[in-house]
Amino acid sequence: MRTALTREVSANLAQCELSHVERMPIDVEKARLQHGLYKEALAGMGCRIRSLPADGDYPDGVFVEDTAIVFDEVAVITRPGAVSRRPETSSVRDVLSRFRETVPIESPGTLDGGDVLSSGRTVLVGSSRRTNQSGIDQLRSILTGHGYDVRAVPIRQCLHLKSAVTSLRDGLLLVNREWLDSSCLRGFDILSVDPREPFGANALRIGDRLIYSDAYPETRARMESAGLSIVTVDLSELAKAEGAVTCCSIIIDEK
Ligand code: CIR
Repeated sequence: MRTALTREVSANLAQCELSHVERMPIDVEKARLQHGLYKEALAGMGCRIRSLPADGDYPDGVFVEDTAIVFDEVAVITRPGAVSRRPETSSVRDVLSRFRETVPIESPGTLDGGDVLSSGRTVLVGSSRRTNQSGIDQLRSILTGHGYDVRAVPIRQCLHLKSAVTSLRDGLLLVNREWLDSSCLRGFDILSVDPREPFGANALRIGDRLIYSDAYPETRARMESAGLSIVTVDLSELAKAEGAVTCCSIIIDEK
């Protein structure tokens, strides 16, 4: 059984942090409808949905991915790089502590879950404006004892590592090579995004299926040609807040 932890969309979503997109008006009701369909897609893939209430004080709370990273052995509670987002972690920790031992990233470390991509025993960590060296070092020391190889991957021109690369199936990554040095991805096969769709490298893998934005049809065609099973969702309002499919859930595989 899998649980998908989500958080409802804040009425203050329009006051979100933004780094690489222009601020545009956001229709919160539409964002909520789209988020509801995203949860239905997760449920359709067999996830039990556990959704935290929106907290109006935290505009970016819907992007729960950034607050914790769940491994089989431990849940790492992050210390987000954006100061405004640090209070989001406590309610997530309270839920995750029912599933796993929780271990926090501590000051001066910063780490956003959007910068962490696990594939088997390899953990790629974006070195970004949100995730610093201390955060990476703390994650490595938490995970090394559990047999993980933690590799830092510098990224450029994008928010998080998972803006630039996500996992499609074991050994295969979806990548925007403009935003990272793909030599850091040694050992993996790479499927590149269509150059007209630079934001298209974010896919959410649930077992052997994928949830993917309907905004990137050319890249989706490449994925389908590779034999991948894809369910598309419209997250256009959350994309205005710089969110994408992985950002809106934390997937917990029950042991
Ligand atoms: C932020 O800048 O923190 C939010 N507006 C967007 C976070 C997206 N999260 C993610 O990619 N993991």
